[in-house]
Amino acid sequence: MFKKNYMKFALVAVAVFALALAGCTNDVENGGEEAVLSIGEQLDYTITGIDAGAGVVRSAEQAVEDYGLNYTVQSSSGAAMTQALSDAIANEEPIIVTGWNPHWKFAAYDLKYLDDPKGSFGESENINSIARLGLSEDMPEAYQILDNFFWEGSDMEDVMIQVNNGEEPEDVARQWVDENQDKVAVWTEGVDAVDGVEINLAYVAWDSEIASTNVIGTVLSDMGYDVTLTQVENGPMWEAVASGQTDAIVAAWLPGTHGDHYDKYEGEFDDLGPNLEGAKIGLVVPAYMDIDSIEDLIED
Ligand code: PBE
Repeated sequence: MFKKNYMKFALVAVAVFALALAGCTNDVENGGEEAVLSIGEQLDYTITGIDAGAGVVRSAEQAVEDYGLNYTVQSSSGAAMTQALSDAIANEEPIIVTGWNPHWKFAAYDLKYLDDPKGSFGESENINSIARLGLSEDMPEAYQILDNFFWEGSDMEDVMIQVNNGEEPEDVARQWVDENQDKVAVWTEGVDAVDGVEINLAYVAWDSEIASTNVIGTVLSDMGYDVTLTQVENGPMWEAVASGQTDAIVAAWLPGTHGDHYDKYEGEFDDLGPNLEGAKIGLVVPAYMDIDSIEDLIED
């Protein structure tokens, strides 16, 4: 069992977003000839983003610039984005979201990334674990476990899918750890248990990071740590690990997505390398949409 410390709630953002969305439905009244609206017109030139601090939102704004698009990236939250996606799909309406994988949405819906020939979203990403300076001396056992932590995208998605089904992240993590003791044994091999040492992990409420942080938190808890998970925004997460306010994060998307934060604080943290390889970010649309590339959003 570990404590949770929710510092921010996105409920207001969700409500505002839902209202905005309700105003965006596209009624084409016509007396005979059907008006053919472009995708941009149908979407009111809106890309559905997540929290403003997320790297994928910044990259989407970069894409708008790189491709000369007429679109605005609307920030909200990860939860509001997946709700908007699910609503659009239920009505077979167009939608463009800032997406990433690993993510349960690819298992739940038939989706596609838009091609990104200009590379605004970068290439394949790794998710790294980052410790505060001094953790290796202060908590060598936790440091070793965090350094060993490595899993596959499919592992993370297994956790994410169950959380999306409505189970508590902590319960799903407990179950995953119990069912994957072979993997956990590799992360904890040769590491001594401790007796109630306090450790803090910071994370952002992205579905992927809710999964990873709860799983590694459960592993550390099983090794005797008194674990607190602190939910913050992206910028503050990096600031917290660089300043030593948190002990570690397992949510560093590199080299592109969080590259600006990484560069800003380089030398002020200890990079433990990837805990997951082959992650990706980009613009994601339902497969039924008749576009394949970000270039298809360019209008004269
Ligand atoms: N994400 C998930 C984050 C990193 C993890 C892709 C939404 C971001 O864009 O910063």
